[in-house]
Amino acid sequence: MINSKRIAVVMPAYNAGKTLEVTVGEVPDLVDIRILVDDRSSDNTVDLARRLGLLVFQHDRNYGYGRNQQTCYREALAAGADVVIMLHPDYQYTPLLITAMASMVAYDVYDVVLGSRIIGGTALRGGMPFYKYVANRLLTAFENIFLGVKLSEYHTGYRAFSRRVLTELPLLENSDDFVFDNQMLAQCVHFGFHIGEVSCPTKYFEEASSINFRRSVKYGFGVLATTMQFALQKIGWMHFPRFSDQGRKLDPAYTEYYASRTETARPA
Ligand SMILES: Nc1nc2c(ncn2[C@@H]2O[C@H](COP(=O)(O)OP(=O)(O)OP(=O)(O)O)[C@@H](O)[C@H]2O)c(=O)[nH]1
Ligand SMILES: [Mg+2]
Repeated sequence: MINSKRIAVVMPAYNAGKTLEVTVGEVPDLVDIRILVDDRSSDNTVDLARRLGLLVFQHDRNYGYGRNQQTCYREALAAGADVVIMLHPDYQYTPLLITAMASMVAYDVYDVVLGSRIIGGTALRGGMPFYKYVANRLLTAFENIFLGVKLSEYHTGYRAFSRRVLTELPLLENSDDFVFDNQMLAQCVHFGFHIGEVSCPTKYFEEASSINFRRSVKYGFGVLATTMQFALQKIGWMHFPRFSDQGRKLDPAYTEYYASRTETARPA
């Protein structure tokens, strides 16, 4: 708990067996709810997660990183979380920043907090591939212009959200794939939520999962498309469910289902 708010950590996992234990071992004690959603890994992620005492949910097949996050957030809301931090179980982001990020949300300073690898200034030294670094900087500059905010990066996978953000954004209108992350930030800006940043060390290493060149290119084009949609919606030329009050949201009534569900979850 921080400021009487219940803190949840959610881990979207896919073949995270090699790095899960060290990641969970560094999650601070003040975290009240620890959730892992497994996207049909082929390794021992689920068994290990149960052994580590996490609340475990498993998709019936591989749906992708975006859909995994939808399930993560829905389960965290159902479990009564007030602040939710997404932490990758591949140990690329240090869990030791959870307290700082969660408290910025728990004290209502920001609605959303990002762990930025760019502010720290060590992205390349930390092993971020050069092409990913250049793409990150260019896409970030492009997005800052069109979204009208000033962030150091939109591509970090380390994020904290208030409960209100998760219930009010039409998250079910987003992609099942990696571009979900970017669509969600564009939604945060569109719906007027305040985004803060903390600096976060960059770590790329052998056992960490890392999206390949082809999927990174796909992600990059997805970012451009998301930004254009945001801009077109803003000037009123086009309307997208993703940026509409009527867009589909995570269902708070899911709490009733939660009471009767087993540990094997349906995807959101
Ligand atoms: N649900 C789901 N999760 C995935 C999938 N691929 C990766 N993940 C998880 O999503 C997280 C991020 O994946 P990465 O491949 O590391 O992507 P990234 O961190 O955005 O990009 P990098 O900078 O390349 O590391 C990891 O913790 C994975 O466990 C997938 O196909 N489905
Ligand atoms: Mg990664």
